[in-house]
Order: sequence, then C-alpha cells, then structure tokens
Amino acid sequence: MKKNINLLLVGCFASLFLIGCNNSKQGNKGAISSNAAQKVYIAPGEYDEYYGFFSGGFSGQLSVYGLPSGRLFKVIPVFSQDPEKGYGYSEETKPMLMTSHGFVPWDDSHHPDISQTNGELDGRWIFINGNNTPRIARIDLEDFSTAEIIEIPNSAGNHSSSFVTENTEYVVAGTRFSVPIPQRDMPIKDYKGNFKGSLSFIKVDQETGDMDLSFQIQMPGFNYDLSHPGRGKSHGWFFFTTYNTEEAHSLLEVNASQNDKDFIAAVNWKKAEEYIKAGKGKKMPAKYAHNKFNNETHTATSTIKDEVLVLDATELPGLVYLLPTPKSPHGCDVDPSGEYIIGNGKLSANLTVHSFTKMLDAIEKKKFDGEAYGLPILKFDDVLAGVVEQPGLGPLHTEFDGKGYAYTTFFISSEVVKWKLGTWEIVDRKPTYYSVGHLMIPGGNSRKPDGKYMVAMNKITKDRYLPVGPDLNHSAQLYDISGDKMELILDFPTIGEPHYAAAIKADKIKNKSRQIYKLDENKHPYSAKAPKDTKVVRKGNEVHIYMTMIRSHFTPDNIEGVKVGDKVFFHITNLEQDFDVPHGFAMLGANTTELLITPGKTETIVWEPKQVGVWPFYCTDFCSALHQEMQGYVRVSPADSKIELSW
Ligand code: K7E
Ligand code: RUQ
Ligand code: CUA
Repeated sequence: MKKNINLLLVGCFASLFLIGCNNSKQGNKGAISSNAAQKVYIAPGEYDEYYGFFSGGFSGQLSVYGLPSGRLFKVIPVFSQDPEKGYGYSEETKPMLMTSHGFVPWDDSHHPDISQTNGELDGRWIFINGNNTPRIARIDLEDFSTAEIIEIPNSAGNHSSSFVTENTEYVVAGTRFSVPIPQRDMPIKDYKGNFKGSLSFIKVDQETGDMDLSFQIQMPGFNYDLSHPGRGKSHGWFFFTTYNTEEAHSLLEVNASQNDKDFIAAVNWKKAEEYIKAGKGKKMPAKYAHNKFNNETHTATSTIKDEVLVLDATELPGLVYLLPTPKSPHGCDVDPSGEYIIGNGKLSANLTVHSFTKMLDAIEKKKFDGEAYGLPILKFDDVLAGVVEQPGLGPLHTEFDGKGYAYTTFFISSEVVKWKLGTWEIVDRKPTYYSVGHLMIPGGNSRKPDGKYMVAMNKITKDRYLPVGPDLNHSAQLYDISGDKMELILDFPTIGEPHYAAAIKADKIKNKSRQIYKLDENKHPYSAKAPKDTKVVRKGNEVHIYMTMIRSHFTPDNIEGVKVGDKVFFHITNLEQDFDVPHGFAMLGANTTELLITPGKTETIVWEPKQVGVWPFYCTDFCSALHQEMQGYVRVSPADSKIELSW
C-alpha cells in the first residue's frame, strides 16, 4: 500500500499544498468498534433519520443520501444534463441551463444550504452554487427538483456561495476571481486597482421561493473564498474570507501570500438595505440569465436581464469592515450563538477566532488600523476572541455541535479536531481517510445544530475500497459525535466531489414530499389528458405528436407520414395518477436522450430522422407485466413523399 502522495493540486483552492498523509494510525483503517455496525444499520424497509444532501462538485449535481446508512436515494440534476431523467435534454428543461454565455449544460457545484426560519433549518428549499459560470440554483424540497437558476453577473468563480441568512431573506454569493467590472478588454498585468470583487445579495420570496438579484456590493480586487451569515446577535451581517489581498495578478505562492494577514470582510447587509432605500445604489449594465421552472405548465423559461443595482463599498461608510486574519483563510464559519467568527487560515499554524461583540465595540470606538483599499481595517487584537494553538496542518472548515464545541478539518494532517468554544482547548482529534475538505453536522451552520453525527468529506480515497482503476470516487466518512470522543462508524463513496453537504431530520420533509402531479392541473400547452385527445399535427417540417402513456400503452402507437428532414416533437403526457409509476420514452436514432416522465407530467423530446424506414420507440422504465409490450413505430418516408400523416 502506498501511503505518500506528493504534490497535488486540489481543485477547490488555488494554493499548492504538500500533502503527506503519513498517518500512523491508518494501519487498522480507523479502529471501528464492534457496535459501529448497529449504529448505521437501517433494517430493510426502515427509514433513515436524516436526509443528507451532498454537492456533486464537478458533476454539477446534488445527491441525496440517507444518514446514518449512507444509502444513495437520488441524484438531483441541477447544473448538468442528466440522461437518466432527461433533464437538460427535454424541451421543458433545456431553458434551465441557459446563461448569458449561451447553453451551459455543466457546472462545478460546491455548497448546498437548506433554507432557514429563525436560524433553524425549515426544509422548504435547498440552494447550491455553480462555480464556473456563476450561478445559484434553488431546489424545491417538495419534489426534489431544480425550480430556479439565477446567473450572477460581475462575478467569476461563484465560490463563497450559496449560504442563506437566518430567515432566508437572502441567499448570498461572492466572487472568487476579481475581474474587470464591467467586463472589458484590458491587460491582465493591470489587475491591481482595476479588477474588482463583488458580493451579491439575492432576495428570496418567502411564499414562492423566487430569487431576485437585489443588489451587489462592489469590493476591492481580492479573491473572496467562503462566507457565512451572522446569526442571533450577528444577524444582519455577513462574513467573507478573502485571500490575495495583495491584488496580485498571478497567484504563484510568492505573490499571493506575501501578506502576513488577509481579511475577513464583515458586511452589514441591513446597512446595505438602508443605502438601497436611500437611493445610493447605482444601476450598472450586467447581462445575466434568470431561469424558472413553472410547475403548472411543466416548462422552464429563461430571461436575460441587463442591469444590476450596485453599492460601492468604498464610498459608503459603515457598510464593510476588514478583520485581519492570518494567512489565506479558507472557510469562514460562525458559531450557533453568532458571537464567534472563525477564519481557517490555510497556511497558518493557529486557528483565529474573532469576536462579534468586540468587533462592534471596535467599530464604535473607531479603533482602526488605518484604511486600505478604501475600507477601514480593524485592529487584529481588538477583535480577537481567541486562538486555538497549533491544532493541525491546513485548516479548512469548521462546524458546530450545539453543545459548545467546534470541529475543524485539517487537509494536510488529514484529521478532524474537536475544540471548545471560549476556552479554545483541543479535546479530541480523529484521522480521516484521507485529506478531508469540508465536514458537516446536520444543522451545523444554523442556530440549532443536531450534534449526533458528523460527516467528513475526503478528497482522497486510495485504499479504502476495492480498486477500480486509477481514479476512485471521493469518499465520505460518518462519525458518531454524541459522546466526548468522535467515533468513525461508516465509509461510503460519493458522486463527484462533495465539497459540502447539508442534512436535515427526515421528518421535516418526508411527509410533504410530493407523490404525483395532478393531471387536471396540468397546463402544459401540448398536453393530452386522455387517449381521445391525442393527435399528430404538421406545421411545415415540424411534426407535433400529442401522445399519452398509461400502463402499458402509448397513444398513438403507430404513426405514418413522417419524412426525412422533419423535426418530430414527441409531447408525451403520463396519465398515471399513482405514486411512483413513471414511464420512459426512447426513440431509435434520437441523439439526445430518453425521457422519464412522472405521473401527471408532460415532457417533450425532439427527433430528427435521417433515414427512411420504420423505426420503433419504447418505454424505458419497467412499469408493469406488459412493460415489454409498451412500444410503437414511426414510418419515415423520403423527403418528397406525398404520404399524409396518419395514426
Ligand atoms: Cu473547501 Cu469549494 Cu467549500 Cu471544497 S471548498 S473543500
Ligand atoms: S427486461 S426487468 Cu430487459 Cu427483464 Cu428488464
Ligand atoms: Cu411504461 Cu414501461
């Protein structure tokens, strides 16, 4: 077994890291106690206690697991096309993946966050960011599907997203890369002073969940890495870690880490609202897409917007303060009381904890360490709550158990360290296998964490599972944290790179999970509500087939009069009104995908036949004893054929 990894560039941050997972305890693979199996065993037919939502990283999706079992329930397609469900291929869902750069059927999803009320998870929606072509998606937890995607303009690498304020007033984003704003053609070496950062506040409608880009705050040209909202006493503030405060245009370590301290930017968003009300926002041109799925017509629409309201942080006093934080902080985490703001300095020996109370005091007494970048910098010692001394190497992220403890991941030393808020003493540490990024405690970034389990999400899997060639799925590890010491109880593989996850007690959502779409509420313009309503209509070279499906028959099933060069639209309505009876649809030679249509829904797939012949279609989902009988044919004649449509 090879236990050393040398130089590795991990996608989620730009620094080069030396990883030495030379963990002496790994020989026994984590010393699992004999009752670990009992703790994770969910008997057949029994339910898990939690839903866990894991980001898919470069898969662009969000996967749903049961905890503690680690069983995979579903992959929810968000930013990437998904042939399993026809998402991003069907005419109804294609607009969800439109951006101002055109159709972008992929992204890099990092941080899911569940909506909150009074600082507690409420299970209405879950938000997740797309890093690459900056976007935020809202997934409706009634039907576990993507309801809305909004593109973030003036942003690049939408990394410090998508965290919500404690009543889901806003979902917030910060740009990882500063860029010219507005975008223009200019030399890269002129970065300093010319490239800008931006923080985006997206208002969430409390009834519908609809997102609206309310305003942006223009910031100095740093990299904005991660963020978290204030809660409780710090509700109204939002905190962002920054790096490259040198504003260097090349991030080779020498450039980017000159500064002994970078900053946590503390943003007073209530103040921002006042400035907006007072008319201090400037309208700036900005192109971005806003895509919504309409559950009545079963169809998404994409609108391109062209303007955004911007507040300039450097011109508006009291809006943003900078808290010096050692050495390229990555995670930015706020404890359940809202008092402690933790900067996980990747290259720092210690963990720095800021005090919100001291911060307010320092602001009031104007204890500034001068100004830079047009923003007041608070004095390090005046805002410091405490330091966790030498906890490990390469701290990334911190979560809380609601019992007064914090848990921090250490990427380089590959471990989770448990320490006490207020005394800063380390009380436990456990290795992870290997090189942990985020960790997650259900509700661990809310006011009411549920400190029973903790999941570590690891970048390197190596020897944990049977080998399957040179690359392995990433891996999650479940720890029981109900006692004084953390106990590793389960490994399970994940899809893509699970940067972050969110989990909620199952009973908060399982009873409201939708079972069917009602057929009589289906307002899809091409729906057919009964076999008698089906038809085939020609409009020039477009052929529209209004089709129904029910166990185990398509209506119509045999269609003639289609010609080479036609564009054939199958608009198919699933007439079933029972839970969990989807039908599929696949057409020979169709180069997009299949459809998987749930009861009561209408979906459309396009087929452009290239060859004459008689071509079959069939149902792809085993739906009844007569599933194999669920089929039909389309006769395709030459382009100049005089054969009329018939069915
Ligand atoms: Cu640390 Cu993108 Cu949250 Cu990955 S980031 S680990
Ligand atoms: S058919 S049950 Cu190919 Cu037997 Cu699937
Ligand atoms: Cu319908 Cu198989």
